[in-house]
Amino acid sequence: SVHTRDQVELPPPAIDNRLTVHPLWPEIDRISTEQIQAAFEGVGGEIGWQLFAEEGDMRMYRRYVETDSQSGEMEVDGMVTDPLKAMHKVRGVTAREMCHYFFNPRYRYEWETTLETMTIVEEIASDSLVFHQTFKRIWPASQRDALFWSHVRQSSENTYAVTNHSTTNADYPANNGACIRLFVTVCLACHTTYPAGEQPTRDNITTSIAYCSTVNPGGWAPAGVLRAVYKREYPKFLKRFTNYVVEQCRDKPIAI
Ligand code: 16C
Repeated sequence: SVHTRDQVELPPPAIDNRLTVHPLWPEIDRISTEQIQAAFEGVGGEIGWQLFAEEGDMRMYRRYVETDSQSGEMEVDGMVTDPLKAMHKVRGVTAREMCHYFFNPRYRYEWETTLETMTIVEEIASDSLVFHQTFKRIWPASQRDALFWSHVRQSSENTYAVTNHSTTNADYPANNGACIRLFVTVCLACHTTYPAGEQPTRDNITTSIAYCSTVNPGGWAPAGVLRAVYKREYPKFLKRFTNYVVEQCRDKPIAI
């Protein structure tokens, strides 16, 4: 089917049947369910999470685990793997619209600034894709790539989420060229509210966003450089992405 940029498929309200017969379905369903549940668990004021960025309604926390007696920061085999959790509130766009722009590859280069290349490896269903991505190199570390499935679903009323999780594919072997394969688990979970008894409009809707990310660099990278990069890049990503969606939706009919 042919679509223009303004008449694209939004995330479906029910799981696509083609996904449920795919070999990855049990894993996609289990990890998505776990990630969505964890995304909506609060962090504010709770021990184990440390606020590292705050701007307007946006708050970013990293998990703080006593694995290193000096810093308390989280390292696996000497690699920084600090889990990240961000909360944000955006007015004028719906959870479904947020997830549409995050999931759909046609928009990715417009908001994702860390990307070098993106390839669709497999189209599992309308709600599930497998991607290979290469990222900009962080000096002095080697360039990284990632291979992950991406799944969008409605999880409850006015609630949509995208989960991305690393996978393998024989046609895209890890660590066989210039890149080191990194491992990622990401969840963008969004919930829209509007005043009881009113119809949703661009003027009365608010979408709460929870973005969770755990990235294992997959091989050596200097911890100091890595932490400096993520402290700069995660806030930049969330601000840029949410502003992008607001701009895209401004003159379009609302998709709840
Ligand atoms: O979730 C995001 N994007 C999705 C669609 O692309 C998808 C991507 C996940 C990959 C996240 C890992 C990104 C690693 C980038 C490394 C290169 C950064 C270059 C910086 C510019 C000079 O779920 C939004 C992702 C926002 C990413 C923020 C950057 C996080 C850096 C974390 C450190 C990674 C270790 C790299 C080892 C050298």
